[in-house]
Amino acid sequence: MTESRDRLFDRPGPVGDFVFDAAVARVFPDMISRSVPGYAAIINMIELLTRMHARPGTRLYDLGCSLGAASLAMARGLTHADCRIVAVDNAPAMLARAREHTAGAGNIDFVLADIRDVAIAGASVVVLNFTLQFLPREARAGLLRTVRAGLVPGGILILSEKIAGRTPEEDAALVAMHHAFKRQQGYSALEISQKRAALERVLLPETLDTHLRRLGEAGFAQAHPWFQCFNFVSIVAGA
Ligand code: GEK
Repeated sequence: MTESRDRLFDRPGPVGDFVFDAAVARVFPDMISRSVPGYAAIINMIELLTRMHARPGTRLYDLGCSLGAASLAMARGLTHADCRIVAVDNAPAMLARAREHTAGAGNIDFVLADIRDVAIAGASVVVLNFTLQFLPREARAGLLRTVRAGLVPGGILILSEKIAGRTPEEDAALVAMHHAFKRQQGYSALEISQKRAALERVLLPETLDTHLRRLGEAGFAQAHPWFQCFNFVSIVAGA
């Protein structure tokens, strides 16, 4: 399997909406690690949170699994042999690469589906690692209710999202720090602005307050932000 450096947005000119196609799948590990500050730390902590919360005989879900990095972290954190990890993505190119990436992890079942159509039952750990942000806003509450209803007692949802600031000033400050991070990671100003344009109608961030309120409304009694770097946040939510 060949993996490449992400140069998908290094040309000027009009850009279409971002899609998870074969070109993105080929560079995805490089793209996400140079675009999401703290991505590796979050993946590491998914392993730790899995070790804390996975229960024997349950399922673990990776919703919007991409190449399966969070699924592999859950597999590393699992101490129960009778658990299955259900990894879901609706992009065939991403799922094809995920199967290659995770070859050898026999407890992962891949499902090509929209995460809104997946039945969730007997779940001790559910991961939405930078995926909810791609759903239409009106679809988000329904998915969170489905996740909540599918959790066993003591089960958790790990929800990571790119967020919007609470005020235009806060948003501008967070975006400026994120863009400085991308420059530090070797992306040019052109690549940053072209990618931003491609994501504008596709990745729809909301404020942390909106996420926490919606989790409460979906029936999660607890929701704790445990990670934030600039406009990237991860929350652990439980019953
Ligand atoms: C990681 N979690 O490496 N149904 C299924 N999959 C979807 C849907 C949907 N409705 N919408 C988007 N996706 C991964 C990273 S990437 C985040 C997640 C990013 C999928 C989409 O195909 C893509 O693979 C993933 O969600 C989002 O921990 O690229 O910023």
